[in-house]
Amino acid sequence: MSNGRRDRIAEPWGTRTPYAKGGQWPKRVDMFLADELEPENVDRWVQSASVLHSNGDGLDIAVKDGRIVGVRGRDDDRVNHGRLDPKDFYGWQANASPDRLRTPMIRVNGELTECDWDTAMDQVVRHSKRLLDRYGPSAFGFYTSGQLFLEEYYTLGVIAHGAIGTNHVDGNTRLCTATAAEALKESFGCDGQPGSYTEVDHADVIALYGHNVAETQTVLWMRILDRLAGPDPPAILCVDPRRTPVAEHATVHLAPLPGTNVALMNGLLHEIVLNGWVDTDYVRTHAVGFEELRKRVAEFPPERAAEICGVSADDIRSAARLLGTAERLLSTVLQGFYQSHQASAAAVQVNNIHILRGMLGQPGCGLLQMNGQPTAENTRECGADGDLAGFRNWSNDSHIRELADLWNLDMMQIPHYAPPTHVMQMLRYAEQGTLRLLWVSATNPAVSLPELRRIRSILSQQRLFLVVQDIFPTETTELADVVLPAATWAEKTGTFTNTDRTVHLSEKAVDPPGQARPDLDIFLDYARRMGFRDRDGNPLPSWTDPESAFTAWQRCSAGRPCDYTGLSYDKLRGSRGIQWPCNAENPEGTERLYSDGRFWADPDYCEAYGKDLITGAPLEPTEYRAMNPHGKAIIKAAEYLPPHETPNDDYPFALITGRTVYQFHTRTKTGRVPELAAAAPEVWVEVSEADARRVGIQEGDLADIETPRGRVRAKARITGIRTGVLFLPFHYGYWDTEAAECDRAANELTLTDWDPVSKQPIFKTAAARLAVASTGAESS
Ligand SMILES: Nc1nc2c(c(=O)[nH]1)N[C@H]1C(S)=C(S)[C@@H](COP(=O)(O)OP(=O)(O)OC[C@H]3O[C@@H](n4cnc5c(=O)[nH]c(N)nc54)[C@H](O)[C@@H]3O)O[C@H]1N2
Ligand SMILES: Nc1nc2c(c(=O)[nH]1)N[C@H]1C(S)=C(S)[C@@H](COP(=O)(O)OP(=O)(O)OC[C@H]3O[C@@H](n4cnc5c(=O)[nH]c(N)nc54)[C@H](O)[C@@H]3O)O[C@H]1N2
Ligand SMILES: [Mo]
Repeated sequence: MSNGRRDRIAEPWGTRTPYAKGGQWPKRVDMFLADELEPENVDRWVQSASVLHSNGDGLDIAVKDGRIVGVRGRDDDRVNHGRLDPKDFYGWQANASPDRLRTPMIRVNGELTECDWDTAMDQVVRHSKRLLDRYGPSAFGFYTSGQLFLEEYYTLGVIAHGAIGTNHVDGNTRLCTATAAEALKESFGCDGQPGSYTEVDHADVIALYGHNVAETQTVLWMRILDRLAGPDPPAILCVDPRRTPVAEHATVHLAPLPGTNVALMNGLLHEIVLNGWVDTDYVRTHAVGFEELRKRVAEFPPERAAEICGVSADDIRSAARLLGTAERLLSTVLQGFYQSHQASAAAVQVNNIHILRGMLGQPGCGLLQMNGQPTAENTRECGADGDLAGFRNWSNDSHIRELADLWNLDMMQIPHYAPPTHVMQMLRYAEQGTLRLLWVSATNPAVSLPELRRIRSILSQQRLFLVVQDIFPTETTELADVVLPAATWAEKTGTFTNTDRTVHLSEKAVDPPGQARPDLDIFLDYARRMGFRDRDGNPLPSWTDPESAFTAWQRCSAGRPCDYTGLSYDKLRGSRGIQWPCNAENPEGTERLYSDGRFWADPDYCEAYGKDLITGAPLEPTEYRAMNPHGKAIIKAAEYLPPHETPNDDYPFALITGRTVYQFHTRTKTGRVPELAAAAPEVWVEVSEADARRVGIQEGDLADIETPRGRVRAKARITGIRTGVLFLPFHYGYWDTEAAECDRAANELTLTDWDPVSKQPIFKTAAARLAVASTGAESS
């Protein structure tokens, strides 16, 4: 059963434990302890879950002498059955890194200077009060994360939307899952993953759209690999321009040109409709909008889609046959759709396949519009990004009134003149000078946002007061006016929810370093010092610690789709992970949504009235009511439009960016872990054999990749990527390099552009050129 201490760098997915369709996924307990320790020498095991991706793997943290000494997968957790991702296996070591932020800092004569909490917070509060007096709430912007805890997001949301009353609140979830949320709202009227990971146990076809699950949710991939190794393996459809590990296991691999997903989806839907693979009873009873889709996809015979996407028409037909004849279809979607051109329009077409086939809410028939970050679901449901708490609808006054009642505020105090401002627009306001205080928590925008030269210039402006709350010095803390040192995972208690709605409790295992404090304490301290009050003069927020924040959130979630009222810290302690909604009707949680063909799409209940998939223009409440009076699923068609920046004579390649299995984001954690840092120490560029030959590049040569925004130097890797496409990992910033070296952050090259519907920036479609900088022999 135990996979013990195998080298998880060489074997990211560990050993196989095959199982059959409909069977139980066997347990396999992964464990890593430092210093050759034996489990019996560990003082305490503290319950938690993984934080370096969205899979939500249950794990225990090993503590000895007040230090973290390792981790062990929880064998009874519903998500991972004991397994761990390689990043989680080794990543906890970053917590004890010698360069953790331990002391607050303020800028004195241009230099960040250590100080105490009173001095730092006084400065933030003095500045805030001045801005509030002079310019009002809209001078404030909050930019948070998908990596804090539920309690922290709810608190931040109440402070920002309620106590201050600014609409400028977003998370790095905008870069990550804005399109997942949007696609669910467009098709089902509300956020919330219909499916469950257990669909893997039952599916006969698994389709992965722009989702390199093998490297980005390794434990889910282990589950798929174990099905593939057992009897009755599922067929795999992979849609990705690269030959990823998923593609290597695919029955059909479609490698479309970046930015052409909508054309491909329309081609697939064309075949599904033409061959009569539609469950017409289901569609008639449970959905609206089919006629428009039928007309739209009739324009996309496989030959036309094939030409646009640069794939073979026969492969489109084979893929459509898999989808159309599947008895139990599981689909997952991630950044190859969300960060590409026409993101929402493409993601919605995957939902359409499930609605047309009536494959929702049954074992093996599931849909996961994936999350990326460990706690992104909570940012959305708690309203710390572009959403309002409890999936409430900003353009439904009765929903705003509910929030006003919960927070005991006047309804007009909560901005609802427009959806919350998305981060790219917040930056534009900062550029123009109307947004004057930006509070960044648990994200590193100086590496992760597009077109970095512009981002750096905005964040370093004199007139913008920049507060950065992090656990390490980063490219963003460098630019801050005030730096607040935070405690992190294992050093604080809180809950979080993974992609398939599983809620875990993560308990404090050790003390934070130096003066670092939990993010929750920092937000609450700010509120107290600002003297925020509700209508009756009581402190707002009224809670004081994680558990009381959780209780407040439960009240806010009551009766909404993400209902937490049946949960408690006690119930989560020792649990296998519990899926929301969890309430009086579903005391043990809910495995699948929409099993009864009823949706959260009723006009009075839904989270959003939807948008035009091409322009992003929001529908009026009356339009929505007319279109979907009975709250059915919504089938939405979309025309294909070419990407805004396409390869041309000067920039002949399509540039995409993404991830490797060994690194997490801007590497603030994984870059500080010896095993992971060594496994992928430097930036590289992936290029096809034909392109490498044409440009005269060999494996290991240094190459220059250039777009109109900048130039990056990277080592060439010749791979199975489709010809005409280049891939750069986006993990590599500058905190661990010398200033004089060449640029290496992928986002030096990306463009300022976003999906008009979800406002998610486009990180996966740009035009680039490629040249040899020096040959491997010179550079080594
Ligand atoms: N190891 C590791 N795991 C992680 C993370 C990490 O940093 N490292 N981050 C977590 C987070 S926050 C996220 S959001 C997820 C992201 O997880 P994924 O979405 O799986 O990862 P990416 O590498 O960003 O993109 C997936 C694939 O999209 C493909 N692609 C690019 N352009 C297109 C296109 O136009 N069409 C199609 N069909 N495909 C395209 C790329 O070739 C790539 O293989 O991973 C999570 N897990
Ligand atoms: N070109 C390109 N760009 C991309 C992407 C891409 O595929 N290509 N992907 C996008 C996606 S999907 C994502 S999610 C973003 C990720 O982008 P970021 O959010 O910028 O990435 P991270 O490096 O995870 O930054 C998190 C920061 O929070 C800090 N931190 C960690 N834990 C805590 C905590 O408990 N409290 C506090 N206060 N701080 C903490 C970390 O040290 C780190 O500095 O990047 C996006 N940018
Ligand atoms: Mo993400």
